[in-house]
Amino acid sequence: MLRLVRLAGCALDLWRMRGATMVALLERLKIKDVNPGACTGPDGWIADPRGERLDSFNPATGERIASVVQATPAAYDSVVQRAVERFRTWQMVPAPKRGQFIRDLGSALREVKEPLGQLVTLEMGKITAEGWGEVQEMIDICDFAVGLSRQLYGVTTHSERPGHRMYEQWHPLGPVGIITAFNFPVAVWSWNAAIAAVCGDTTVWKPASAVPLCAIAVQHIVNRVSADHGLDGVFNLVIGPGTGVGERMVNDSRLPLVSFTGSVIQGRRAAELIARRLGRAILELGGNNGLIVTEDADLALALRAILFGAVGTAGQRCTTTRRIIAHRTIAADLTRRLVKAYEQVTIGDPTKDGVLMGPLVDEQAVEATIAALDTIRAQGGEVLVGGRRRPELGPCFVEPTIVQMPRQAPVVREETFAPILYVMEYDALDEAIAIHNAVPQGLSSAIFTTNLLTAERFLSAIGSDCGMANVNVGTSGAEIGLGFGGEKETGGGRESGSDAWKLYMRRQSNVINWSGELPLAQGIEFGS
Ligand code: UN1
Repeated sequence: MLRLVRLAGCALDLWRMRGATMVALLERLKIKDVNPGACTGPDGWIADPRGERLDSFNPATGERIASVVQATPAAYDSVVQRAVERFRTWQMVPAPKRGQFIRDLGSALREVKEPLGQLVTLEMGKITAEGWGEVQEMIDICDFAVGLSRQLYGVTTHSERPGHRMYEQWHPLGPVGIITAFNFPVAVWSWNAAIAAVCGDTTVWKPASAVPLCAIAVQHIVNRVSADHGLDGVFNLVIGPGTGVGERMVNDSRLPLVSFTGSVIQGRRAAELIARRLGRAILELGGNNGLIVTEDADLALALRAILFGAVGTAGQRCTTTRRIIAHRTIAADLTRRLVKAYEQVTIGDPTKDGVLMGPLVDEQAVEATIAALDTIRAQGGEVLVGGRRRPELGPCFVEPTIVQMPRQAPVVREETFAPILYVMEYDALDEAIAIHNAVPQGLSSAIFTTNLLTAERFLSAIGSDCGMANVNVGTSGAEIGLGFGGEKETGGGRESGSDAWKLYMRRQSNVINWSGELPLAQGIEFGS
Protein backbone atom coordinates (compact mmCIF):
# COMPACT_ATOMS: atom_id res chain seq x y z
CA MET A 1 0.00 0.00 0.00
CA LEU A 2 1.42 3.29 -1.06
CA ARG A 3 1.88 5.79 1.72
CA LEU A 4 1.34 9.42 0.88
CA VAL A 5 3.47 11.67 2.98
CA ARG A 6 1.86 15.03 3.61
CA LEU A 7 4.45 17.68 4.13
CA ALA A 8 4.16 21.29 5.06
CA GLY A 9 7.25 22.13 3.08
CA CYS A 10 9.45 19.47 1.66
CA ALA A 11 12.74 20.85 0.46
CA LEU A 12 13.47 19.79 -3.03
CA ASP A 13 16.56 19.92 -5.15
CA LEU A 14 17.02 23.38 -6.39
CA TRP A 15 19.81 23.12 -8.81
CA ARG A 16 22.38 25.74 -8.06
CA MET A 17 21.20 28.73 -9.89
CA ARG A 18 23.91 30.71 -11.51
CA GLY A 19 24.12 33.68 -9.25
CA ALA A 20 21.36 33.85 -6.73
CA THR A 21 18.62 34.62 -9.23
CA MET A 22 16.39 31.68 -8.48
CA VAL A 23 16.81 31.74 -4.73
CA ALA A 24 16.21 35.48 -4.64
CA LEU A 25 13.12 35.09 -6.78
CA LEU A 26 11.70 32.41 -4.53
CA GLU A 27 12.42 34.58 -1.51
CA ARG A 28 10.54 37.45 -3.09
CA LEU A 29 7.70 35.10 -3.84
CA LYS A 30 7.83 34.17 -0.13
CA ILE A 31 8.52 30.54 -1.01
CA LYS A 32 10.90 28.88 1.42
CA ASP A 33 10.96 25.48 -0.21
CA VAL A 34 9.95 24.20 -3.57
CA ASN A 35 7.58 21.38 -2.95
CA PRO A 36 6.49 18.20 -4.66
CA GLY A 37 4.25 18.57 -7.64
CA ALA A 38 0.90 17.71 -6.12
CA CYS A 39 -1.03 19.90 -3.76
CA THR A 40 -4.51 20.41 -2.40
CA GLY A 41 -4.01 23.47 -0.26
CA PRO A 42 -1.95 25.16 2.47
CA ASP A 43 -0.99 21.92 4.24
CA GLY A 44 -1.73 19.72 1.34
CA TRP A 45 1.56 19.13 -0.44
CA ILE A 46 1.79 15.46 -1.30
CA ALA A 47 5.19 13.88 -1.52
CA ASP A 48 5.15 10.40 -2.87
CA PRO A 49 8.73 9.20 -3.12
CA ARG A 50 7.77 6.94 -5.97
CA GLY A 51 6.88 9.97 -8.10
CA GLU A 52 9.17 10.40 -11.06
CA ARG A 53 11.45 13.40 -11.14
CA LEU A 54 10.83 16.16 -13.63
CA ASP A 55 13.68 18.52 -14.33
CA SER A 56 13.02 22.10 -15.22
CA PHE A 57 15.42 24.05 -17.44
CA ASN A 58 16.13 27.67 -18.15
CA PRO A 59 15.76 27.73 -21.94
CA ALA A 60 18.03 30.76 -22.25
CA THR A 61 21.02 28.89 -20.86
CA GLY A 62 20.05 25.22 -20.93
CA GLU A 63 20.79 25.03 -17.18
CA ARG A 64 18.72 22.78 -15.01
CA ILE A 65 17.00 24.98 -12.48
CA ALA A 66 15.01 22.54 -10.40
CA SER A 67 13.76 19.01 -10.13
CA VAL A 68 10.20 18.33 -9.11
CA VAL A 69 8.61 15.13 -7.82
CA GLN A 70 5.66 14.39 -10.08
CA ALA A 71 2.30 13.08 -8.94
CA THR A 72 1.91 9.32 -8.86
CA PRO A 73 -1.47 7.77 -9.73
CA ALA A 74 -2.24 7.60 -6.00
CA ALA A 75 -1.30 11.24 -5.49
CA TYR A 76 -3.46 12.18 -8.46
CA ASP A 77 -6.40 10.30 -6.99
CA SER A 78 -5.99 11.91 -3.64
CA VAL A 79 -5.91 15.39 -5.19
CA VAL A 80 -9.05 14.80 -7.26
CA GLN A 81 -10.75 13.30 -4.24
CA ARG A 82 -10.02 16.45 -2.27
CA ALA A 83 -11.38 18.60 -5.11
CA VAL A 84 -14.55 16.49 -5.13
CA GLU A 85 -15.00 16.80 -1.38
CA ARG A 86 -14.34 20.52 -1.31
CA PHE A 87 -16.78 21.06 -4.16
CA ARG A 88 -19.61 19.83 -1.93
CA THR A 89 -19.19 22.80 0.41
CA TRP A 90 -17.71 25.37 -1.97
CA GLN A 91 -20.74 25.21 -4.26
CA MET A 92 -22.89 26.33 -1.29
CA VAL A 93 -20.75 29.37 -0.47
CA PRO A 94 -22.61 32.42 -1.85
CA ALA A 95 -21.03 33.51 -5.13
CA PRO A 96 -20.15 37.06 -3.91
CA LYS A 97 -18.30 35.44 -0.98
CA ARG A 98 -16.43 33.24 -3.41
CA GLY A 99 -15.59 36.47 -5.19
CA GLN A 100 -13.91 37.79 -2.03
CA PHE A 101 -11.49 34.91 -2.16
CA ILE A 102 -10.63 35.82 -5.75
CA ARG A 103 -10.34 39.49 -4.80
CA ASP A 104 -7.68 38.52 -2.26
CA LEU A 105 -5.97 36.31 -4.82
CA GLY A 106 -5.83 39.32 -7.16
CA SER A 107 -4.28 41.41 -4.36
CA ALA A 108 -1.72 38.71 -3.62
CA LEU A 109 -0.80 38.57 -7.31
CA ARG A 110 -0.37 42.34 -7.41
CA GLU A 111 2.18 42.03 -4.62
CA VAL A 112 4.25 39.43 -6.44
CA LYS A 113 3.79 40.62 -10.00
CA GLU A 114 7.45 41.40 -10.40
CA PRO A 115 9.05 38.19 -9.13
CA LEU A 116 6.37 35.93 -10.57
CA GLY A 117 6.80 37.54 -13.99
CA GLN A 118 10.53 37.05 -13.67
CA LEU A 119 10.06 33.40 -12.80
CA VAL A 120 7.97 32.99 -15.96
CA THR A 121 10.86 34.52 -17.89
CA LEU A 122 13.39 32.27 -16.22
CA GLU A 123 11.54 29.04 -16.81
CA MET A 124 9.74 29.70 -20.08
CA GLY A 125 12.01 32.22 -21.80
CA LYS A 126 9.62 35.03 -22.75
CA ILE A 127 11.07 38.50 -22.20
CA THR A 128 10.47 40.12 -18.80
CA ALA A 129 7.94 42.66 -20.10
CA GLU A 130 5.85 39.77 -21.39
CA GLY A 131 6.33 37.80 -18.17
CA TRP A 132 4.91 40.76 -16.27
CA GLY A 133 2.17 41.11 -18.86
CA GLU A 134 1.18 37.56 -18.16
CA VAL A 135 0.85 38.20 -14.43
CA GLN A 136 -1.12 41.36 -15.22
CA GLU A 137 -3.50 39.17 -17.20
CA MET A 138 -3.97 37.08 -14.04
CA ILE A 139 -4.72 40.19 -12.01
CA ASP A 140 -7.16 41.41 -14.66
CA ILE A 141 -9.09 38.15 -14.74
CA CYS A 142 -9.31 38.17 -10.94
CA ASP A 143 -10.86 41.64 -11.11
CA PHE A 144 -13.25 40.45 -13.78
CA ALA A 145 -14.19 37.36 -11.76
CA VAL A 146 -14.87 39.43 -8.64
CA GLY A 147 -17.42 41.52 -10.56
CA LEU A 148 -18.80 38.41 -12.17
CA SER A 149 -19.40 36.86 -8.76
CA ARG A 150 -22.32 39.28 -8.39
CA GLN A 151 -23.54 38.87 -11.96
CA LEU A 152 -24.14 35.18 -12.61
CA TYR A 153 -27.43 36.09 -14.22
CA GLY A 154 -30.05 33.75 -15.55
CA VAL A 155 -32.96 34.81 -17.76
CA THR A 156 -36.60 34.92 -16.80
CA THR A 157 -39.15 34.47 -19.56
CA HIS A 158 -42.91 34.21 -20.01
CA SER A 159 -44.72 30.92 -20.02
CA GLU A 160 -47.41 30.07 -22.55
CA ARG A 161 -49.44 28.67 -19.63
CA PRO A 162 -51.40 30.93 -17.26
CA GLY A 163 -50.14 31.13 -13.68
CA HIS A 164 -46.71 29.80 -14.61
CA ARG A 165 -43.30 31.35 -14.33
CA MET A 166 -40.17 30.20 -16.16
CA TYR A 167 -36.59 31.02 -15.49
CA GLU A 168 -33.06 29.72 -15.81
CA GLN A 169 -30.48 29.46 -13.10
CA TRP A 170 -26.83 28.54 -13.16
CA HIS A 171 -25.47 26.05 -10.67
CA PRO A 172 -21.85 25.13 -10.00
CA LEU A 173 -20.71 22.28 -12.23
CA GLY A 174 -18.13 20.34 -10.23
CA PRO A 175 -14.38 19.95 -10.07
CA VAL A 176 -12.85 21.26 -13.30
CA GLY A 177 -9.67 19.89 -14.88
CA ILE A 178 -7.33 22.53 -16.30
CA ILE A 179 -4.54 21.42 -18.61
CA THR A 180 -2.31 24.27 -19.72
CA ALA A 181 0.47 24.74 -22.25
CA PHE A 182 4.06 25.88 -21.69
CA ASN A 183 3.72 29.21 -23.48
CA PHE A 184 1.48 30.86 -20.89
CA PRO A 185 2.62 29.08 -17.74
CA VAL A 186 0.41 31.07 -15.36
CA ALA A 187 -2.17 33.25 -17.16
CA VAL A 188 -4.19 30.54 -18.86
CA TRP A 189 -4.61 28.73 -15.55
CA SER A 190 -5.98 31.93 -14.06
CA TRP A 191 -8.52 32.51 -16.86
CA ASN A 192 -9.97 29.14 -16.02
CA ALA A 193 -9.41 28.97 -12.29
CA ALA A 194 -10.64 32.44 -11.31
CA ILE A 195 -13.83 32.05 -13.32
CA ALA A 196 -14.40 28.46 -12.20
CA ALA A 197 -13.93 29.44 -8.54
CA VAL A 198 -16.53 32.21 -8.55
CA CYS A 199 -18.84 29.83 -10.40
CA GLY A 200 -18.54 27.50 -7.39
CA ASP A 201 -16.28 24.92 -8.96
CA THR A 202 -13.05 23.54 -7.60
CA THR A 203 -10.12 23.03 -9.97
CA VAL A 204 -7.36 20.53 -10.61
CA TRP A 205 -4.47 21.97 -12.62
CA LYS A 206 -1.97 20.07 -14.70
CA PRO A 207 0.63 22.51 -16.04
CA ALA A 208 2.90 21.73 -18.98
CA SER A 209 5.96 19.70 -18.08
CA ALA A 210 8.31 22.44 -19.28
CA VAL A 211 7.13 24.90 -16.60
CA PRO A 212 6.47 23.14 -13.28
CA LEU A 213 8.11 25.81 -11.12
CA CYS A 214 5.74 28.52 -12.29
CA ALA A 215 2.82 26.31 -11.32
CA ILE A 216 4.34 25.51 -7.94
CA ALA A 217 4.90 29.22 -7.31
CA VAL A 218 1.29 30.00 -8.18
CA GLN A 219 0.11 27.21 -5.90
CA HIS A 220 2.09 28.77 -3.04
CA ILE A 221 0.41 32.13 -3.66
CA VAL A 222 -2.98 30.45 -3.80
CA ASN A 223 -2.20 28.53 -0.62
CA ARG A 224 -1.44 31.71 1.31
CA VAL A 225 -4.76 33.21 0.28
CA SER A 226 -6.53 29.91 0.98
CA ALA A 227 -5.02 29.79 4.47
CA ASP A 228 -6.33 33.30 5.18
CA HIS A 229 -9.79 32.09 4.20
CA GLY A 230 -9.44 28.81 6.09
CA LEU A 231 -9.90 26.90 2.86
CA ASP A 232 -8.18 24.12 1.03
CA GLY A 233 -9.07 22.03 -1.99
CA VAL A 234 -10.49 24.83 -4.16
CA PHE A 235 -7.34 25.17 -6.24
CA ASN A 236 -5.40 21.94 -6.61
CA LEU A 237 -2.26 21.03 -8.49
CA VAL A 238 -0.99 17.83 -10.09
CA ILE A 239 2.24 17.86 -12.03
CA GLY A 240 2.84 14.99 -14.40
CA PRO A 241 3.12 14.08 -18.05
CA GLY A 242 0.24 14.37 -20.51
CA THR A 243 0.45 10.65 -21.11
CA GLY A 244 0.00 9.95 -17.40
CA VAL A 245 -1.78 12.65 -15.43
CA GLY A 246 -3.29 14.28 -18.54
CA GLU A 247 -4.84 11.01 -19.75
CA ARG A 248 -6.19 10.35 -16.29
CA MET A 249 -7.86 13.73 -16.22
CA VAL A 250 -9.56 13.44 -19.59
CA ASN A 251 -10.83 9.99 -18.65
CA ASP A 252 -11.89 10.96 -15.12
CA SER A 253 -15.65 11.27 -14.83
CA ARG A 254 -15.19 13.06 -11.49
CA LEU A 255 -14.17 16.04 -13.65
CA PRO A 256 -17.32 17.04 -15.57
CA LEU A 257 -15.34 19.68 -17.47
CA VAL A 258 -11.78 19.66 -18.72
CA SER A 259 -10.32 22.84 -20.16
CA PHE A 260 -7.47 21.91 -22.46
CA THR A 261 -4.90 24.22 -24.05
CA GLY A 262 -2.35 22.71 -26.41
CA SER A 263 -1.78 21.43 -29.92
CA VAL A 264 -4.48 20.24 -32.30
CA ILE A 265 -3.11 16.69 -32.20
CA GLN A 266 -3.20 16.47 -28.40
CA GLY A 267 -6.49 18.34 -28.19
CA ARG A 268 -8.20 16.07 -30.68
CA ARG A 269 -7.22 13.07 -28.58
CA ALA A 270 -8.32 14.77 -25.37
CA ALA A 271 -11.65 15.75 -26.96
CA GLU A 272 -12.28 12.19 -28.13
CA LEU A 273 -11.64 10.74 -24.70
CA ILE A 274 -13.70 13.39 -22.91
CA ALA A 275 -16.56 12.88 -25.40
CA ARG A 276 -16.45 9.13 -24.86
CA ARG A 277 -17.47 9.67 -21.25
CA LEU A 278 -19.84 12.48 -22.32
CA GLY A 279 -17.85 15.03 -20.38
CA ARG A 280 -17.56 18.66 -21.38
CA ALA A 281 -14.42 20.11 -22.94
CA ILE A 282 -13.17 23.63 -23.50
CA LEU A 283 -10.53 23.43 -26.21
CA GLU A 284 -7.96 26.09 -27.03
CA LEU A 285 -5.89 24.46 -29.74
CA GLY A 286 -3.73 25.67 -32.58
CA GLY A 287 -3.84 29.02 -34.29
CA ASN A 288 -2.55 30.01 -37.72
CA ASN A 289 -3.36 33.63 -37.49
CA GLY A 290 -3.53 35.83 -40.55
CA LEU A 291 -3.31 39.60 -40.84
CA ILE A 292 -4.51 41.37 -43.97
CA VAL A 293 -2.91 44.70 -44.89
CA THR A 294 -4.97 46.62 -47.42
CA GLU A 295 -3.83 49.22 -49.94
CA ASP A 296 -5.15 52.03 -47.71
CA ALA A 297 -3.70 50.76 -44.42
CA ASP A 298 -1.59 52.81 -42.05
CA LEU A 299 1.61 50.87 -42.69
CA ALA A 300 3.46 52.20 -39.65
CA LEU A 301 0.68 50.91 -37.42
CA ALA A 302 0.55 47.57 -39.22
CA LEU A 303 4.30 47.22 -38.92
CA ARG A 304 4.27 47.59 -35.15
CA ALA A 305 1.38 45.19 -34.74
CA ILE A 306 3.05 42.59 -36.95
CA LEU A 307 6.35 42.90 -35.12
CA PHE A 308 4.72 42.29 -31.73
CA GLY A 309 2.41 39.62 -33.09
CA ALA A 310 5.06 37.65 -34.97
CA VAL A 311 8.19 38.11 -32.85
CA GLY A 312 6.62 38.46 -29.39
CA THR A 313 7.03 35.36 -27.19
CA ALA A 314 9.39 34.15 -29.95
CA GLY A 315 6.39 33.21 -32.07
CA GLN A 316 5.10 30.82 -29.41
CA ARG A 317 1.68 32.29 -28.69
CA CYS A 318 -1.37 30.53 -30.03
CA THR A 319 -2.29 34.02 -31.23
CA THR A 320 1.07 34.67 -32.94
CA THR A 321 0.78 36.36 -36.33
CA ARG A 322 1.91 33.72 -38.82
CA ARG A 323 0.59 34.95 -42.16
CA ILE A 324 0.63 38.42 -43.70
CA ILE A 325 -1.71 38.84 -46.64
CA ALA A 326 -0.68 42.15 -48.18
CA HIS A 327 -2.22 44.08 -51.07
CA ARG A 328 0.03 43.90 -54.11
CA THR A 329 0.47 47.70 -54.24
CA ILE A 330 1.94 47.95 -50.72
CA ALA A 331 3.42 44.46 -50.28
CA ALA A 332 6.96 45.36 -51.37
CA ASP A 333 7.08 48.47 -49.19
CA LEU A 334 5.63 46.67 -46.16
CA THR A 335 7.99 43.71 -46.61
CA ARG A 336 11.01 45.98 -46.94
CA ARG A 337 10.09 47.78 -43.73
CA LEU A 338 9.42 44.52 -41.95
CA VAL A 339 12.78 43.08 -42.99
CA LYS A 340 14.47 46.21 -41.70
CA ALA A 341 12.64 45.96 -38.40
CA TYR A 342 13.50 42.26 -38.07
CA GLU A 343 17.17 43.05 -38.64
CA GLN A 344 17.03 45.31 -35.62
CA VAL A 345 15.38 42.80 -33.28
CA THR A 346 17.73 42.06 -30.41
CA ILE A 347 17.72 38.36 -29.63
CA GLY A 348 19.21 37.09 -26.40
CA ASP A 349 18.86 36.87 -22.64
CA PRO A 350 15.15 37.54 -22.05
CA THR A 351 15.86 39.19 -18.70
CA LYS A 352 17.93 41.96 -20.32
CA ASP A 353 16.51 45.36 -21.17
CA GLY A 354 16.25 45.98 -24.88
CA VAL A 355 16.02 42.30 -25.81
CA LEU A 356 12.86 41.70 -27.83
CA MET A 357 13.13 37.99 -28.41
CA GLY A 358 14.30 35.27 -26.05
CA PRO A 359 14.83 31.58 -26.70
CA LEU A 360 12.39 28.94 -27.86
CA VAL A 361 11.17 26.71 -25.06
CA ASP A 362 13.55 23.80 -25.70
CA GLU A 363 15.88 22.21 -28.22
CA GLN A 364 13.11 20.15 -29.82
CA ALA A 365 11.38 23.41 -30.66
CA VAL A 366 14.58 24.57 -32.36
CA GLU A 367 14.78 21.32 -34.32
CA ALA A 368 11.14 21.68 -35.35
CA THR A 369 11.79 25.24 -36.52
CA ILE A 370 14.76 24.22 -38.64
CA ALA A 371 12.82 21.26 -40.08
CA ALA A 372 9.91 23.58 -40.94
CA LEU A 373 12.30 25.96 -42.70
CA ASP A 374 13.60 23.07 -44.83
CA THR A 375 10.02 22.21 -45.80
CA ILE A 376 9.27 25.88 -46.47
CA ARG A 377 12.25 26.17 -48.84
CA ALA A 378 11.33 22.90 -50.55
CA GLN A 379 7.83 24.26 -51.17
CA GLY A 380 9.08 27.44 -52.83
CA GLY A 381 9.41 29.77 -49.85
CA GLU A 382 12.11 32.42 -50.05
CA VAL A 383 13.64 33.41 -46.72
CA LEU A 384 13.97 37.21 -46.72
CA VAL A 385 15.51 37.60 -43.29
CA GLY A 386 16.48 35.27 -40.42
CA GLY A 387 16.16 31.53 -40.79
CA ARG A 388 19.18 30.47 -38.77
CA ARG A 389 19.92 29.05 -35.35
CA ARG A 390 21.99 31.17 -33.01
CA PRO A 391 23.91 28.61 -30.94
CA GLU A 392 26.36 31.22 -29.68
CA LEU A 393 23.49 32.77 -27.68
CA GLY A 394 22.40 29.48 -26.09
CA PRO A 395 20.92 26.13 -27.07
CA CYS A 396 17.40 27.33 -27.91
CA PHE A 397 17.88 30.49 -29.95
CA VAL A 398 16.75 31.00 -33.54
CA GLU A 399 16.33 34.12 -35.63
CA PRO A 400 12.90 35.55 -36.32
CA THR A 401 12.21 34.79 -39.94
CA ILE A 402 10.21 36.30 -42.78
CA VAL A 403 9.42 34.15 -45.78
CA GLN A 404 7.98 35.22 -49.12
CA MET A 405 5.58 32.35 -49.62
CA PRO A 406 3.58 30.95 -52.51
CA ARG A 407 0.08 30.95 -51.12
CA GLN A 408 -0.69 27.39 -52.26
CA ALA A 409 2.25 25.86 -50.36
CA PRO A 410 0.82 23.14 -48.08
CA VAL A 411 3.10 24.10 -45.15
CA VAL A 412 1.22 27.40 -44.83
CA ARG A 413 -1.75 25.43 -43.54
CA GLU A 414 0.27 24.12 -40.61
CA GLU A 415 1.01 25.85 -37.33
CA THR A 416 4.74 25.88 -36.65
CA PHE A 417 5.19 27.13 -33.10
CA ALA A 418 8.11 29.38 -34.01
CA PRO A 419 8.83 32.95 -35.12
CA ILE A 420 8.27 32.26 -38.82
CA LEU A 421 6.16 34.78 -40.69
CA TYR A 422 4.80 34.14 -44.21
CA VAL A 423 4.14 37.03 -46.55
CA MET A 424 1.67 36.53 -49.39
CA GLU A 425 0.11 38.99 -51.83
CA TYR A 426 -3.44 39.60 -53.04
CA ASP A 427 -5.26 41.84 -55.53
CA ALA A 428 -8.91 41.93 -54.40
CA LEU A 429 -10.41 41.87 -50.90
CA ASP A 430 -12.46 38.71 -51.52
CA GLU A 431 -9.29 36.98 -52.57
CA ALA A 432 -7.53 38.16 -49.39
CA ILE A 433 -10.35 36.83 -47.23
CA ALA A 434 -10.31 33.52 -49.14
CA ILE A 435 -6.56 33.16 -48.56
CA HIS A 436 -7.06 34.15 -44.97
CA ASN A 437 -9.71 31.50 -44.33
CA ALA A 438 -7.96 28.72 -46.28
CA VAL A 439 -6.32 27.16 -43.21
CA PRO A 440 -7.76 24.55 -40.85
CA GLN A 441 -7.27 26.68 -37.73
CA GLY A 442 -9.53 29.57 -36.71
CA LEU A 443 -8.26 31.40 -33.65
CA SER A 444 -7.33 35.03 -34.23
CA SER A 445 -7.28 37.36 -37.24
CA ALA A 446 -6.78 40.99 -38.13
CA ILE A 447 -7.12 43.50 -40.91
CA PHE A 448 -5.31 46.80 -41.18
CA THR A 449 -7.36 49.24 -43.18
CA THR A 450 -8.63 52.80 -43.02
CA ASN A 451 -11.66 51.93 -45.13
CA LEU A 452 -14.81 51.40 -43.05
CA LEU A 453 -16.48 49.24 -45.68
CA THR A 454 -13.47 46.95 -45.92
CA ALA A 455 -13.33 46.64 -42.13
CA GLU A 456 -17.01 45.78 -41.87
CA ARG A 457 -16.75 43.22 -44.63
CA PHE A 458 -13.86 41.52 -42.82
CA LEU A 459 -15.94 41.34 -39.64
CA SER A 460 -19.11 40.16 -41.41
CA ALA A 461 -20.37 36.59 -41.63
CA ILE A 462 -18.57 36.19 -44.96
CA GLY A 463 -15.37 37.72 -43.63
CA SER A 464 -12.91 36.22 -41.17
CA ASP A 465 -13.91 32.74 -39.98
CA CYS A 466 -11.96 33.07 -36.72
CA GLY A 467 -13.09 33.29 -33.12
CA MET A 468 -11.36 36.65 -32.84
CA ALA A 469 -11.23 39.29 -35.57
CA ASN A 470 -9.64 42.70 -35.12
CA VAL A 471 -9.42 45.92 -37.09
CA ASN A 472 -6.17 47.90 -36.78
CA VAL A 473 -5.21 45.68 -33.84
CA GLY A 474 -2.86 42.74 -34.22
CA THR A 475 -3.74 39.07 -33.75
CA SER A 476 -2.04 38.59 -30.38
CA GLY A 477 -2.30 40.29 -27.02
CA ALA A 478 -6.03 39.97 -26.41
CA GLU A 479 -7.55 41.58 -23.33
CA ILE A 480 -9.39 39.31 -20.88
CA GLY A 481 -12.75 41.08 -21.25
CA LEU A 482 -14.01 39.18 -24.26
CA GLY A 483 -14.31 35.46 -24.78
CA PHE A 484 -10.96 34.03 -25.88
CA GLY A 485 -10.97 31.13 -28.32
CA GLY A 486 -11.44 30.02 -31.88
CA GLU A 487 -13.27 27.99 -34.46
CA LYS A 488 -12.46 25.04 -36.74
CA GLU A 489 -9.46 23.05 -35.53
CA THR A 490 -8.87 25.56 -32.76
CA GLY A 491 -11.65 23.65 -31.05
CA GLY A 492 -14.53 26.09 -30.46
CA GLY A 493 -13.81 26.81 -26.79
CA ARG A 494 -14.16 30.20 -25.10
CA GLU A 495 -12.33 31.25 -21.95
CA SER A 496 -11.83 34.32 -19.80
CA GLY A 497 -14.29 37.21 -20.29
CA SER A 498 -17.77 37.85 -21.70
CA ASP A 499 -20.10 34.93 -20.91
CA ALA A 500 -17.43 32.21 -21.07
CA TRP A 501 -18.36 31.57 -17.40
CA LYS A 502 -21.45 29.71 -18.56
CA LEU A 503 -19.26 26.80 -19.64
CA TYR A 504 -18.15 26.38 -16.03
CA MET A 505 -21.69 26.04 -14.71
CA ARG A 506 -24.68 23.84 -15.30
CA ARG A 507 -27.82 25.44 -16.58
CA GLN A 508 -31.10 24.57 -14.99
CA SER A 509 -34.42 25.50 -16.59
CA ASN A 510 -37.15 25.97 -13.99
CA VAL A 511 -40.92 26.15 -14.36
CA ILE A 512 -43.09 27.14 -11.43
CA ASN A 513 -46.88 26.66 -11.51
CA TRP A 514 -48.86 28.81 -9.08
CA SER A 515 -52.21 28.51 -10.95
CA GLY A 516 -53.75 25.60 -9.06
CA GLU A 517 -54.54 24.04 -12.47
CA LEU A 518 -52.41 21.73 -14.58
CA PRO A 519 -52.52 23.07 -18.13
CA LEU A 520 -50.18 21.19 -20.46
CA ALA A 521 -47.80 22.88 -22.85
CA GLN A 522 -48.67 22.89 -26.55
CA GLY A 523 -52.35 22.94 -25.49
CA ILE A 524 -52.45 19.17 -25.13
CA GLU A 525 -55.57 17.73 -23.48
CA PHE A 526 -54.73 14.49 -21.69
CA GLY A 527 -57.56 12.76 -19.85
CA SER A 528 -59.71 15.10 -17.81
C1 UN1 B 1 -1.97 31.59 -25.73
O1 UN1 B 1 -1.07 31.82 -26.52
O2 UN1 B 1 -2.28 30.40 -25.43
O3 UN1 B 1 -4.05 37.04 -26.71
C2 UN1 B 1 -2.73 32.63 -25.02
C3 UN1 B 1 -2.90 36.75 -26.33
C4 UN1 B 1 -2.70 36.45 -24.87
C5 UN1 B 1 -3.03 35.04 -24.57
C6 UN1 B 1 -2.43 34.02 -25.47
N1 UN1 B 1 -3.54 37.33 -24.11
O4 UN1 B 1 -1.95 36.70 -27.08
